[in-house]
Formats: sequence, structure tokens, C-alpha cells
Amino acid sequence: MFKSGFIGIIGRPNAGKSTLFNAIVGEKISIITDKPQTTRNKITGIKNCSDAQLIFLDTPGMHRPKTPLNRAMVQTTKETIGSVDVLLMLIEANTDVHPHDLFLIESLAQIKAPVILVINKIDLIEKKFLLPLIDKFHTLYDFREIFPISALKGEGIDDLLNALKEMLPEGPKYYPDDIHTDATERFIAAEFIREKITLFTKQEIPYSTAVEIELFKEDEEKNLISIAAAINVEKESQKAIMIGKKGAMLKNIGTQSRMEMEKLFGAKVYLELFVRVKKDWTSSDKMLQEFGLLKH
Ligand SMILES: Nc1nc2c(ncn2[C@@H]2O[C@H](COP(=O)(O)OP(=O)(O)OP(=O)(O)O)[C@@H](O)[C@H]2O)c(=O)[nH]1
Ligand SMILES: [Mg+2]
Repeated sequence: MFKSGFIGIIGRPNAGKSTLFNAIVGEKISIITDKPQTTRNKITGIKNCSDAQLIFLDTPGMHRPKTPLNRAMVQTTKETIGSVDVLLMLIEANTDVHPHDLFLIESLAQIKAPVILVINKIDLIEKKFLLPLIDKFHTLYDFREIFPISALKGEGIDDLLNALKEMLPEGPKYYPDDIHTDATERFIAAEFIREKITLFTKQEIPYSTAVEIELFKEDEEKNLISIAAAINVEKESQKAIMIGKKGAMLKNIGTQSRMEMEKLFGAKVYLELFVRVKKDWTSSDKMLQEFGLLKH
């Protein structure tokens, strides 16, 4: 019997959802940073086993949204929650239940799909806290199972995958074996650029940035991809920071993201970046739609 299905990964910003997603899929598809609200879209990743196909959906972190961009992100996550066979609710390991965790549990009120609680980052706490924590969570919600893991160190992931396989219904192979994601190379290229921006810049800048691919041209004979991308920011002052002294910041973003692209695409990449100001784009539904962050 072949099993397949869709598994949503939800949790607070920075809980480690994308780290777990990439660890399972075995490729860096979703971007990861130390700052919250890194992921903005639903991203599909496929894990193939001999007897099952597990389709994971990485999502933006759940939070109380304040801006139109944040509202669109939370909306994306809520829609994902309603359309999966199994939900993984990821939290950060702590010595006790955190108010953040209660906020997440509240969001499970209408859910029909079984929910697995995944306690991540167990490498950061003493083991003695885990069992009491698991017991407490069992009293708060009817979790199908609770798994302590470290997505970063790869601990506990195999047990989680085995449990997921058990829970999935009989079903077809939705994707061919050699496909790891349905995200386009254009999308991933833009995300890799945004990852470096988020890592290298401070304060509000990561949250004011959207990357658009203007050109994506493959030369198969030369195994070369030419990419031109626009980095959109909200203000002139942000543009100056993004470019940096004598262009140093932009150059660093370009070099680092190009290396990631070359690794994933298995081709040489020629990357051209430029910065432009789209005033207050995070508050404009029209711009959010244009950047693929809000549905039409
Ligand atoms: N120590 C430790 N750090 C982890 C672990 N998993 C993830 N991290 C770190 O936590 C930070 C956030 O990881 P992400 O995977 O980007 O988190 P996310 O939940 O996708 O965050 P958003 O996309 O912002 O919602 C990164 O710095 C990761 O390296 C873990 O198991 N242990
Ligand atoms: Mg993420």
C-alpha cells in the first residue's frame, strides 16, 4: 500500500520550521535566518520514501499581525492549516509552557486534522525538563503525538517521519521522484537574495525588503544562468544602506546568494542586483499582490 499526503508545518516566527523542512527534504529550499518572520510564503517540499510520499508545507510564522504584509503572511498560514492531512505544530523547547505556545494552541480551535506537537531546539535545554513539559502539553490539547527534536542537529527527525507515514492515508504519488519542490528556480533565487539581506542588515530593513527577479535566462550549452534582480525597499535611506559604502553591502549580498544558487541549481550563475525604492510597499495591497505575497 502506497501512502501520501500533505503535512503543514506551523509555529511562531523563528521556531525552526524552515530548518526542519530543509532537513527533511534534504535540500536547502526554504531560507533560514536568526531573525523572526523570515518565511513569507507557503513553500512545498517533497520527501520520497519507498512506500510513501510526504508533501511538507512550510509556512510563515504565526503572530498577531500589525501591518498589511504581516496580515497577508498570517493569512497564508491559516489557509494552509485548513488544507492538510496532518499538522506539525512546532514550538521552541523551554523549561515550561510559554504564553506564545498557548497563543498557537488557540489557533488550533477549528482544526480537524490530527496535530503533532514538535518541541524543537532540545539541544538548548537540559533533558530533565522535557518529560514534565511533554506531560503538560498533553493536558492542553489533544495532540496525536509529541516529539522532541533538534532540527539543527537532525535529532529525532526519523522517529517523526515514521509517525507521519503511519498517519497518512493511502494515496497516489503526486510528484515524480526527482522533484523536491514545486517552487520555481526564480522564486528560490529571489529568496536566497532575501536571506542574505535579512542576515546582513539590521532593524527594519529585512522587513522592508522584497526581491523581484527581472530576468532569468538559462544557457544550457554553457550551463550558465543569468539573473537580474531588483531589491525593493521602502525609503531612500534604506536604499543607501542596502548599497553600502562603495557598493560593499550589495556586492556581499550578491556574492553570497550567488554561491547558494550555484549549489542548488548545479550551474554557474551570473547575478546582477539593483536597488529601488517602492515607497511604503508593505502597506499597499496592490504591491503585496505584485510581489506574490497576497492573493488577488
Ligand atoms: N539551537 C538550535 N537552533 C535552531 C534549531 N532549529 C532552528 N534553529 C535556529 O533558529 C533560527 C530560526 O530558524 P528558521 O528555520 O528560520 O525558523 P522559522 O520557524 O522558519 O522562522 P520564520 O520563517 O521566521 O517563521 C535559525 O537561527 C536556526 O538556525 C535547533 O534545533 N536548535
Ligand atoms: Mg521560516
